[in-house]
Amino acid sequence: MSARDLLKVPPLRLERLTLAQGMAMAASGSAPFGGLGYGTSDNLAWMPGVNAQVLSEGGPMADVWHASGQVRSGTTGVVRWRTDGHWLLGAIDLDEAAEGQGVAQLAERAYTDLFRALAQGGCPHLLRIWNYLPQINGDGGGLERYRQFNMGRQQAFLDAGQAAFEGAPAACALGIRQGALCIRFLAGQIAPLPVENPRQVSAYRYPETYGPRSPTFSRAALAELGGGDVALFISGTASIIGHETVHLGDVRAQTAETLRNLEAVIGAANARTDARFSLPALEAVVYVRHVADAPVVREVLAAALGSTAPTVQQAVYLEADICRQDLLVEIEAHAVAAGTLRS
Ligand code: 3EB
Repeated sequence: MSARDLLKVPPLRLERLTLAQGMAMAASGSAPFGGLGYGTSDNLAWMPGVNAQVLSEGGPMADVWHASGQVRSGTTGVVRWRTDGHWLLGAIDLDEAAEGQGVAQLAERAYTDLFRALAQGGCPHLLRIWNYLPQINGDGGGLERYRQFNMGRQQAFLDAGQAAFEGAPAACALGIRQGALCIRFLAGQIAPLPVENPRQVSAYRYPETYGPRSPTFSRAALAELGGGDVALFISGTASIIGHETVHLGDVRAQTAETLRNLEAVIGAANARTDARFSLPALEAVVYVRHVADAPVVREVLAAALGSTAPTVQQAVYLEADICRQDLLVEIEAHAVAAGTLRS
């Protein structure tokens, strides 16, 4: 019998609202368990923000998490966290200029505290991480800042005895224009089921040409949310086949390739659960390097999925630098569907 069968999961519910709706909900008395605000500079205790320019018509959006139990909050080193006893949401905002450390050291310190927070909060398993790094493609003293970030991140995973290769959490890593290294994360008491993309080399096995240490993430993670639901968290997905970027300089073709990669990840995920996930039914966040490309990406999505598909209608578009110079677009997503995981 698996841990999943032994431990009853208190339900976690997830909904995407406009930022205004999310704020109104919190003001009406019932502060949600947590959230992530896309396109806000506010870092509320229950809803840290992603401070990037919103390019979609709906304006800033919020993914709001509802838990069933009593919420307890705490601070561990540089990490602020909230837990209902089964799930834990956390946030780190580390001002580089104020800290006077390089990106590698900063990332290592952030992740070291993150794992300490998981221990203190009683939720040892990371499911999903959102990483935002200023000037991600900038030079950090002979090595690109993203590559430095990868060094510190992987080191902290190894030092904490956390899965840095197979079993790594789902993640994204983007560049946004602000002074702080921002990390947001979801953890739980049960390890998620990692999912890879058969069209791509696992990121944690990328060759050294992409930096001395590999990125630490799985292509997706599946988790039972309680209440008979399964969540699929899809990491940042881009126009990469094998380990190589394809369709250089062509945002239209990069978007189409990204959709094929999302389809492949969803196929691999569906093989591990009786829940049914599908490309048109995702809550997506679309990151574009160039503001002018947003309408082109939207057009490709609408043409491929139909203009009424939830993936098209609910997507939040943000301006951000993608972690590889040659990538113009990256799409991350989640979805929740009724079902159970295959053990
Ligand atoms: C890629 O597939 C694109 O470093 O955490 C996507 C998702 C990417 C997560 C990360 C990087 C990360 O390699 C980049």
